[in-house]
Amino acid sequence: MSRFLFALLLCVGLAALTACSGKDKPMDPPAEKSTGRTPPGRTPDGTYTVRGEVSSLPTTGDKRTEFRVYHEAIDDFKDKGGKVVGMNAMTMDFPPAKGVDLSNLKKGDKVSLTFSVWWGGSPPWLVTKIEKLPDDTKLVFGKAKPPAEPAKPEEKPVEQTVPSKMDAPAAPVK
Ligand SMILES: [Cu+2]
Repeated sequence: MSRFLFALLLCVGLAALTACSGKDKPMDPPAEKSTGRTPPGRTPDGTYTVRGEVSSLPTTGDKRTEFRVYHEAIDDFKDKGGKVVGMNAMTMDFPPAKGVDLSNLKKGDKVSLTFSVWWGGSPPWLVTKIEKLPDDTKLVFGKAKPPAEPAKPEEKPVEQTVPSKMDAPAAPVK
């Protein structure tokens, strides 16, 4: 009699355990998809390829952080009006477009990146392609030389400040 009761309890217990184990299986957390943004569905106002050094990488879940790169000058960078104004070397945020993988990058990496600009967009530009460059790549961080502004010679002649004889009153014209 008590034997039978024990077996019954055991049975119920096992059934409960089985049910439990089936239910409590932890759900897989949602996969961390690329945080990249979808580019606006219009032709970019400009697309540029520039080399630079990775300054910082975004921290997952922290929207204040962004992919940031110290980039070389961009001579052909166009402003909102389409005028080539150039962009000096600077550290800048480069939000990645969807599908751009940052996972193999680390701070200090040399990269070549391609980004497109959509003026008025939010953000106004997105990185569409990143290529890693060899670590010994020499980067030059200087001022942009947009073609609109003719390159000046390195050594400018000293400006003459003393009045020359050209400043003397002109001889009366006959
Ligand atoms: Cu910039």
